[in-house]
Amino acid sequence: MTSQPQRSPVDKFTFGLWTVGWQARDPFGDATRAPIDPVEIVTRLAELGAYGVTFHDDDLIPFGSDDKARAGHIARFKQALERTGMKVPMATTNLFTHPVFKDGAFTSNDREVRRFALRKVMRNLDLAAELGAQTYVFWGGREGSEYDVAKDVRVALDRFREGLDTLTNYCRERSYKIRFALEPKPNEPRGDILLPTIGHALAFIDTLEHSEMVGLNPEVGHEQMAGLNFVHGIAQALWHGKLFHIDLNGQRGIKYDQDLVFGHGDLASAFFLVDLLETSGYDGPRHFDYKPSRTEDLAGVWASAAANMRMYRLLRDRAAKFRQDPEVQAAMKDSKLAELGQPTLGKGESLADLLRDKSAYETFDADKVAQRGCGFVRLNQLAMEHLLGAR
Ligand code: DIG
Ligand code: MN
Ligand code: MN
Repeated sequence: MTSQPQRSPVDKFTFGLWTVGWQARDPFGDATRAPIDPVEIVTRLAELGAYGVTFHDDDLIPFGSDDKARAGHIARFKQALERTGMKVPMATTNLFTHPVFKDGAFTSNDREVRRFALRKVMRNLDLAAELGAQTYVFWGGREGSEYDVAKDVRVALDRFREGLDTLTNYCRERSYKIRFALEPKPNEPRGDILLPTIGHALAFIDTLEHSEMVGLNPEVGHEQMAGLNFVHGIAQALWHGKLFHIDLNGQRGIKYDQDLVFGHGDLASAFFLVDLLETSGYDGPRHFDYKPSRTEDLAGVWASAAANMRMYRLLRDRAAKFRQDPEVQAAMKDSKLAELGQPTLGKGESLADLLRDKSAYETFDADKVAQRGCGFVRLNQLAMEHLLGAR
């Protein structure tokens, strides 16, 4: 066994086995690439400087493998992790590929499917705990419907909650140090997916038996598919203390889920996202859940993996320079960014005090104050110039 190479990746960049391993089969075309052995993926990503890998059960252990074959796949994977020093911070379950999940997993109308899904997750939670994963993602890609008549969402949410409560209790009984992260997506592959956005998921999490164990794994392109601002969504997830993990990629507007390289979609949004992640204290993995475009050969696959990490590092460096720029700091002051952090009521100010303050209403000159310019365009121009490397 070769000794563990001296690797100390400075960044917690992680990739799903399913990302670089995507054979580029899409609804309109066959695979353009051969499968890649998970051991090769671990090895190549380690060489590229990644910190770790993540996986669905079926990415590592083909669906239907017997116990002997399963043990063999796991043993090879563990050896590759040991040899490369790669970590496994997150795992998840494939509850969407096999036809049995065609009407969902936790919310399938078919109770037998729901019970099978719970057992499939439990089995992979055991493996996730064994591999030291801290986060377990639930992307309910098949939880949803094409026809409103086919799914009473109120009842489906009962089953979704029952499933997650069952699984948080499963982890608690075994003292697994694992937190759950729900991954919202508005549609695709279902016509409409349950818990479609960060907002829906946050409200749902609050109803769970052990809501403290459950947070979010938002994906850039998924919120943007719904026409929402991903930076706002992440800010609210952070505000709730629920950003447990994140899926970074690129999306170019409201269309099918493109899973582009991070930053290859809305670049300005990616710049402000990195600025937020780096200044918010989020210390979780920077996980790339993307697909090497179907046009790429194997060399292109590895180049695309490297591109994700390079894009993040470039954006991080430019966002840091943006914040260090004295002209930007002055512009932020002019735009009163710090004043937003000042409570609207004074310390200990009562309602009676506010009602007595004539400057807040009786003598307030709304027309005069309305004349004040906010200076946001100048501030954004400075940000764009830093993004473009022009400052
Ligand atoms: C798709 O965005 C989903 C699945 O790939 C997986 O379940 C999850 C993990 O990040 N993302
Ligand atoms: Mn996606
Ligand atoms: Mn994802």
